[in-house]
Parts: sequence; C-alpha cells; structure tokens
Amino acid sequence: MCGAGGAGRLLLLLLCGLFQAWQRIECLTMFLPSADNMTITIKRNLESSLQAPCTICTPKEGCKASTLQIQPGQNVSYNFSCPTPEKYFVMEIHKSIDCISGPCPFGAVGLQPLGLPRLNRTFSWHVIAARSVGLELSFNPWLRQIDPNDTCPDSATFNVSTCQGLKPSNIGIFCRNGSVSHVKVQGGVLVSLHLPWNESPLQSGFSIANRSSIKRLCIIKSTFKTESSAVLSSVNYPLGFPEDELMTWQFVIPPNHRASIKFINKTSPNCEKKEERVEYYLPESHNNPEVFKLDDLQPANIAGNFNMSLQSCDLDNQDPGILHLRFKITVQLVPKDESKLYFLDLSKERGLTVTIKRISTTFRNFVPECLVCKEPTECEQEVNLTSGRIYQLSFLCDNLANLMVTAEKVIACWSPACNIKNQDLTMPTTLLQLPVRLHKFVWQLIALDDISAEITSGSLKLQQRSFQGPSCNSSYHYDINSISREHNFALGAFCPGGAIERIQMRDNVSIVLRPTPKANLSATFKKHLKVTFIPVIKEECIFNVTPNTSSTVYLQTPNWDNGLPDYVSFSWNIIVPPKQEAVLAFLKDRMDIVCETGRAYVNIKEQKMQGEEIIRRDDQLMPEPKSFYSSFWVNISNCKTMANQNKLKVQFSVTFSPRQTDPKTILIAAVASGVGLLTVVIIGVTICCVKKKKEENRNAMVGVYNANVNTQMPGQKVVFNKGRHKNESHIYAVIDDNMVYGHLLDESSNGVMTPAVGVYQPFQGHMENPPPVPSPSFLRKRIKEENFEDPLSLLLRDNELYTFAQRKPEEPMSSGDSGIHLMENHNQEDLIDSSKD
Ligand SMILES: *[C@@H]1O[C@H](CO)[C@@H](O)[C@H](O)[C@H]1NC(C)=O
Ligand SMILES: *[C@@H]1O[C@H](CO)[C@@H](O)[C@H](O)[C@H]1NC(C)=O
Ligand SMILES: *[C@@H]1O[C@H](CO)[C@@H](O)[C@H](O)[C@H]1NC(C)=O
Ligand SMILES: *[C@@H]1O[C@H](CO)[C@@H](O)[C@H](O)[C@H]1NC(C)=O
Ligand SMILES: *[C@@H]1O[C@H](CO)[C@@H](O)[C@H](O)[C@H]1NC(C)=O
Ligand SMILES: *[C@@H]1O[C@H](CO)[C@@H](O)[C@H](O)[C@H]1NC(C)=O
Ligand SMILES: *[C@@H]1O[C@H](CO)[C@@H](O)[C@H](O)[C@H]1NC(C)=O
Ligand SMILES: *[C@@H]1O[C@H](CO)[C@@H](O)[C@H](O)[C@H]1NC(C)=O
Ligand SMILES: *[C@@H]1O[C@H](CO)[C@@H](O)[C@H](O)[C@H]1NC(C)=O
Ligand SMILES: *[C@@H]1O[C@H](CO)[C@@H](O)[C@H](O)[C@H]1NC(C)=O
Ligand SMILES: *[C@@H]1O[C@H](CO)[C@@H](O)[C@H](O)[C@H]1NC(C)=O
Ligand SMILES: *[C@H]1O[C@@H](CO)[C@H](O)[C@@H](O)[C@@H]1NC(C)=O
Repeated sequence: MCGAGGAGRLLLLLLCGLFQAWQRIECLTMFLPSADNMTITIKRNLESSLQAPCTICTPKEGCKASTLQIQPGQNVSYNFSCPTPEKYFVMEIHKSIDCISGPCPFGAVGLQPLGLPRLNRTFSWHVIAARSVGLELSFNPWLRQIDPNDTCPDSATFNVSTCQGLKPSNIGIFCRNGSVSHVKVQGGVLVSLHLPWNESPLQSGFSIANRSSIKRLCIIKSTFKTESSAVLSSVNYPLGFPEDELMTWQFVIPPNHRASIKFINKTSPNCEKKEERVEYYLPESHNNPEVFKLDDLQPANIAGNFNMSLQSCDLDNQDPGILHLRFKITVQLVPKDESKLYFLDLSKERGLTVTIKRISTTFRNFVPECLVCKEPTECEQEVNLTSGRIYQLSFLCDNLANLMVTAEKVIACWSPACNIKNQDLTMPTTLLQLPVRLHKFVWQLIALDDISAEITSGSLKLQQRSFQGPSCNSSYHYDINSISREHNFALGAFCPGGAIERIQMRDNVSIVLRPTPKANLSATFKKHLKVTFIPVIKEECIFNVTPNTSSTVYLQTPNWDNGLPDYVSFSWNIIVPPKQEAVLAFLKDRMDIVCETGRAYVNIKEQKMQGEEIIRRDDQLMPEPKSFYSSFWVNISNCKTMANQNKLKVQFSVTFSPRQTDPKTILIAAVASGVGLLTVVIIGVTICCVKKKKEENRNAMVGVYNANVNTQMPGQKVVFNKGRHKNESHIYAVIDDNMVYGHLLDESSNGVMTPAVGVYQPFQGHMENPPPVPSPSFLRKRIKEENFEDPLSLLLRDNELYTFAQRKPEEPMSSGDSGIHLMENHNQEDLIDSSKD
C-alpha cells in the first residue's frame, strides 16, 4: 500500500493523567497504523538543541527526551514541558509509497495524520516506482522555483527530487505562487513540503498520476496565463546537472503573448563525448528541434507553446567541470504595433554603426522585456547595426520610450587623396523614422596628422550656446570636441541659427548631435553642416563668424565647464562689417584666477595700421566696453593656474549696429583705392586657439596673433593683401549689405581667387579655399589613434601625391594686418614681469 489513504481516524488524542509526581502533564497520544508506512520524528531544531528550556515528556521516561520517533504501528503518549514547543521543536512526517509491490494510490495527496502538534513540520513522500514508469505531479496552486538558499515569503516550501540513479537529483525548490503546474519524473520521486507551525492545511496541494515513460530525467511544465516571468534552473542547480542526462521544460503561452528566453547563469562542463546543448521545439519553425549552444543568443518573441531541453554530455573523468543553467522566461502581451516592420536602410552608408538599446528598467513586479528584433525570433536588448545592409526591425517592447538609438559615423581621411569635400553631415532618413528616440548621433572626423577638418555651416550658421545671450531654442544642438592623444577639449555646444559660419580644427573632431527629448527630428533636422578635409592648420581651431547686422554675438572661451586648459591661447578675429560699429564688452571686470607659472593676458588689437592695442594681465582690470569701426582681434592666453583655484573663463559680447558716417567720403575713398569689391566679403570672427608649446612656458607667451594665419576669408588672400597693402582698410564702408554677405567663397572658378600657395594636387577641390598655411617646420608629428583603419586608405597611402601648401618667401605675409607679430613685444614685457616677480 502506498497511498495517502485516511490515517486521521487512527490518531487518538487522550489525557494520560499524572506521570510525574509533582507535575500534572496532560498527554497527547499519537498512533500510526502500520499500513500507512509513516514515520514521525519530533526533534529539537538545531539552534535550540543545546540549552533548550523545553523537553518532551513521556510516561515512561518523564520530561527528558529531546527527540521522539514514532514508527508505523506504534501508539505513543507524549507532551511538552513548556507551553510553546513550536519555538524549539520541529517535526518530520515521512511516508513511503511503494508502487512496485502494490498498486499506487494515485490522486490528491492529503496531509495526514490529523491533529499533529503545532510545530514546524516537513512532510515528505517517497514514491518508489519502476524505472520505466512515469509519474506526474500536478500542483495547485502552481509553483515558483527559487534558489536553494532562498526562502518563500509564506515559509511553505516544496522540494522535489527524483530518485533515478544512485543518489537523488534535486529538481528544485519551489514556493506556492508561480507558473510551474506540473513536474514529470520517472522511476520514483521524493517530494517534501515544509509548513510553518501555524498553518495546518488539509491538502498538500499536489496530486500524483502515473504516466508512460517520459524518457528523460524530468519535465517541468510552466503554464502562463498573463504577462509574467519565471526563473527556472537545471536539476541540481547550482551544482552540476547529471552526466549524459536530458531534461525538458514545456511552456504554455496564452494567445496574443510572446515569450523570450534569457540565460542568467550558465557553466559548461568538460565533455568527453557529445556536447552539451539546448534544443527548442518552436511554433512555426521548420527546423525543429532548433539546437543552440549555451553561449548563443536564445530565442525571443516566441508566439505559442514551445519546449526547451537541456542535454548534457559524457563528462571527462579527470576534470568534469559542471553544467548548470539558470534562465528567465518572460511572457508579455504582444505590443500594439508588434507586427509592424521598420526598415532601416544603411546600405548606402559607410562607417556608420547604429545601436538600439534599452535605457533603464524601472522596478515593477513584472518587468516586460524590451527587445529589438533583427529577425522574427532574434531579439536582443541591445543591437548594433552596421552600414552596408537594410535591416527589417521589429520591437518586442511594451513601451518604446524605454529604447533609445545612438549612432556613430566615422568619416575618415587616411590620405590627402581622400577627396572628402563639402560632405554633408546627414543622418539616414529611415533612422529618423524609427519609432525609437534618437539619443545622439556622433560624427567622428578622423584624419592623418597632416590633414585637418573644416566644418562649414552654410545657410543656418551656428550659435555658441552661452550663459549670456539667447538660449538655443532649436530641437537639437551639436557638441563639438577636439580630440587628440595629447589633450581633448570641448569647444562648446552649438545650435543652428547664429553667426558662426565655419570651424576649422587641427586635430580629430567629434560632432555630437543631441536632440531635445521631444524633438521630432524627421521634421526639424536640416542638414546644414558640411565637412571638408584640408591641409593641416597650425592652430587648434579657427572659427569664422559672420554676424548679422544689428545683432549681438555672445562668445565665451571653449571648455567652459572646466575652464581653459593651462598654457593655451585663443584668438577671436572679429571683423566688423562695413557701415557697422562693433561694441566689445566683457562680462566680468576681472579674470579671477591665480597664476602659478606665467601670466594670463587679454589682448585686443585693431586690424589696421597704427591700430589701437589694449593689453590686460590677470592682475589687472578687464577692458571697459569699447567701440570698434574696423576689424579687431581679441586674444586670451592662459597661464598655468594654481591647482584647486578658479580656472580661466571669459565671456564677452560684440554688439553690431549701423554706424553713423558720411557715405560720400567713404565712397570716394573706396573708389580711390581701386580695390576689387570682393574683399569685402570678409565679415567674420575668427577664433584661433593656439596651444602653447611647453618650452615656451617660461616666457608665458601671450598675444599670439596668429602670425601666419590669414585674417581674411580663405580664398581672398591675393586680393585682400593687395588691399591691405594699400592701407585702405576702410574701403569696406562702401559696400552694400548684399555684398557684405556675398557667398563668393564658394565660387572657386573665379580667377581672382587663386591662392598664393604651392602645389597641392590631391586637394584639388580645395585650392580656392586654402586654410591658413603653416610652415612645414611647424607641422609637428602628431600621434593619432589608428583604430579606424580604412582598407581603402591603405591603397592610397602609398600613393601620396601632394606637397604642402607653402607661402612664397617673397610674399609679405605679416606686413599687412592679416598677421601681426606681437610675440616679441609681449615676450619682452613678460620678461620684465618675471623679473619683478
Ligand atoms: C514501507 O516503507 C518501506 C521503506 O521505507 C518499504 O520498504 C516498504 O515497502 C513500504 N511498505 C509499503 C506498504 O508501502
Ligand atoms: C493508544 O494508547 C492509549 C493509552 O495509552 C489507548 O487509550 C488507546 O486506545 C490506544 N490506541 C490504539 C489504537 O491502540
Ligand atoms: C519555524 O519556522 C519559522 C519560519 O517559518 C522559523 O522562524 C522558526 O525558527 C521555526 N521554528 C523552529 C523551532 O525551527
Ligand atoms: C547557498 O548557501 C551555501 C552555504 O550557505 C553556499 O555555499 C552556496 O554558495 C549558496 N548558493 C548560492 C547559489 O547562493
Ligand atoms: C531537498 O531534498 C533533497 C532530497 O531529500 C535534499 O537532499 C535537499 O537537501 C533538500 N533541499 C532543501 C533545500 O531542503
Ligand atoms: C501569491 O500571489 C498572490 C497574488 O499574486 C498574492 O496575493 C499572494 O500573497 C501570493 N502568495 C504567496 C505565498 O506568495
Ligand atoms: C496507471 O496505473 C493504472 C493502475 O494503477 C494502470 O492501469 C495504468 O495502466 C497505469 N498507466 C500508465 C500509463 O502506466
Ligand atoms: C548567477 O548570476 C548572478 C547574476 O547574473 C550572480 O549574481 C550569481 O552569483 C550567479 N550565481 C551563480 C551560482 O553563478
Ligand atoms: C516538444 O514539442 C514538440 C513539438 O510540439 C513535441 O513533438 C515534443 O514531444 C515535445 N517534447 C516534450 C518533451 O514535451
Ligand atoms: C555594440 O557596440 C558597442 C560598442 O562597440 C559595444 O560596447 C557593445 O557591446 C555592442 N553590443 C552588442 C550587443 O554587440
Ligand atoms: C527661436 O528663436 C528665434 C529667435 O531667437 C526665433 O526667430 C524662432 O522663431 C525661435 N524658434 C522657435 C522654434 O521657438
Ligand atoms: C500538553 O497537551 C496540550 C493539549 O492537550 C495541553 O494543552 C498542554 O497543557 C499540555 N502540556 C502540559 C505541560 O501539560
């Protein structure tokens, strides 16, 4: 007999009167019929076994015993010497059910005997069956598997083991709330149920049925009715799964839901023969069983019931290792537009990587997966999509706001022949049409050491975001950074709709487009930045700004958040349009820094002969607001500031307004000058940032007015210099406003614009647009990261055709206003300063 058949009637509860002279102990009696094949053990729990103030009293032995065992057929009277035995004693009720020697009493398993003392108790049922007999345990309520070390919130815990093999294998520890509806085993099972002392249910919550052979170690069936998830683990987890065994999980998925499998913990054994693997039978798959390695990405977006099996191998006896697996299955409602496919066309892109990933998980009881699917069941939390193909994306995600897109495009120029000229900084339209928010789009401009990058902003021009002045109200802005191995710095944030028309940067550049959170870029993004690779420039960067008439331009030193790096010098070439007056005003009246080495200077110089010059040192007041009627330089050069002190940060504004002058006079002057009107297009501000070389630190070089740098717009050199030589700087005044903002720069064919530079073949398209040309000796060998190797460039690298643009020696490069040597003066002054210090 191996049933759970009614034993309760046989338990008798009696009073047994006095069995100790001085103490009246009421006795409990327990009788276990032998037919039930049940053993009860009452014992002290481990913690209270030493100094327990409570004992078990029996008529024979008095109150001494710490354990009491009742065998089948015994009738025992006992009681406890204290009123709260549940604090000290636990009880085990073990029942053997032999299905080999007799018929099995299948059905619901009751919790007999009735009337047990109120102690924590563990019922265990040992079902012994023939090896080929399948046994199915059905649970109600369904169970949730937990880690062996975890406890259940209500302290009611199931422990299911299979007796196949030499020693029991633990199928799992379960709590009473979950998705596991059935456990099928073969050849016997050991089930235990731990209950707390204050709970006395009548039913165990499971029933046993016989089944035909399951031909494997066990089957765990999980049934899902709503959105939910479950964590399940292999037999014996976290110890090793038995050798050469097979176990299966069956999953019942409700309609309109999708399931995803994700492995949480896994280890692979050392196999002598065969290979460990997982096999799936997936709905609508034509390749069943689909075999996966443990390290593979597991299927997701599964619509319908499926099963998954874990197969172990023959282990290497010397060093078996262990196979274990813990995984999560998430079942979620099909998102509303689940069936929708989104095409991301990267087929015509180069160097572009798009990443779509989950932002963050907010804690909830059930956290739905938020996956991106590249194929129907190939879904991941994070996907990288590279250029060269068209992707069909779908999203298994309840809230697409939990996903974000980032993209990075590398525009590399590994050879002067790369011929990247006025390349638009665009984004694939299909990227902007994805239902997922674009977090940022990065363009990396990477080039050889002797190549620099130029960013032009045609129609909209850029505004530097500063703390003064208007805020950027566009739906996106650009963060521009200069990147080299020696130093990185942020030029700042720039948004469309300003005055900066062009930025040239010597080192590698990253341009990061950042949309505002609610931006609809597919509607608002206008490509307006263009990239050209140019021969290397001497400066860190050059900004060209074309102000609008009657406007105020707000500027601030780069790297604003952290302040200027030590020993750098930045210049702003502010060119005042004709008929305009510019008022330069600094926000603060002091630099507010303490120099450790060298001095910091602000230097303002009009760009005309005998132009006025204003120099202020870090210990002096900043210049008062001042009007200018011609172009001028502002130069800010930093010392090495004291550690942990303020860093140099300077903000200033230039306000342009119509100038009150007599047009006739100027007209005459202009005619007399006989200079081409073209020269007047140079309305701009040039910011040059020159990093001082270390060796120069001692003299704290200041006022580097870009001795070799053109102040005029590139391409205008010849004409401009001619004009300057004649000292007719005020000719600007006659020019129409239309002309002032003329776009003559782009007219490369104009013969007037032939630059006075040497041969520069590969950059043919750029001849009309040469940057300020550094002397070859200045071209330091920069070490650049080469991790964006472009195979094409390797071919070209051996094939360099160009020579450096170089000024003709006879050309008076510094005699005009365009390049002013101030260094000598300043060095002298600095020497005086140093000697005072
Ligand atoms: C009772 O249990 C023992 C082992 O615990 C087993 O050998 C025996 O067959 C069982 N008897 C019945 C009737 O189940
Ligand atoms: C068990 O023992 C008690 C007395 O100790 C007795 O009253 C009772 O009838 C016995 N029960 C059975 C089933 O033998
Ligand atoms: C009984 O179980 C509870 C948890 O359910 C535990 O806190 C208590 O220590 C246990 N009592 C004994 C005597 O083991
Ligand atoms: C469970 O606890 C035991 C002993 O406390 C420890 O050795 C084992 O690593 C734990 N297992 C897990 C999975 O935490
Ligand atoms: C579960 O039962 C098995 C077999 O009886 C036993 O070895 C194991 O220690 C039990 N695990 C827990 C956590 O009770
Ligand atoms: C089981 O889940 C239900 C609802 O989810 C909850 O009310 C109940 O407290 C849970 N019981 C246990 C033992 O976790
Ligand atoms: C289940 O057990 C019953 C009787 O105990 C037997 O008639 C039946 O054939 C068994 N079924 C299987 C699948 O073993
Ligand atoms: C299982 O993975 C979790 C996190 O993934 C880790 O914290 C835990 O230690 C792992 N457990 C084992 C037994 O490897
Ligand atoms: C797994 O599913 C396949 C297809 O539905 C079925 O043929 C097979 O019997 C299942 N295996 C298990 C162990 O459930
Ligand atoms: C995607 O690419 C990034 C950067 O290369 C990498 O850190 C990440 O691990 C990749 N993710 C996947 C899922 O391959
Ligand atoms: C942004 O500001 C400019 C002026 O600063 C204004 O002309 C433009 O309409 C504004 N755009 C939006 C979208 O508010
Ligand atoms: C043990 O039995 C229970 C149930 O009959 C009584 O309530 C207890 O008082 C008794 N314990 C002692 C110490 O007599």
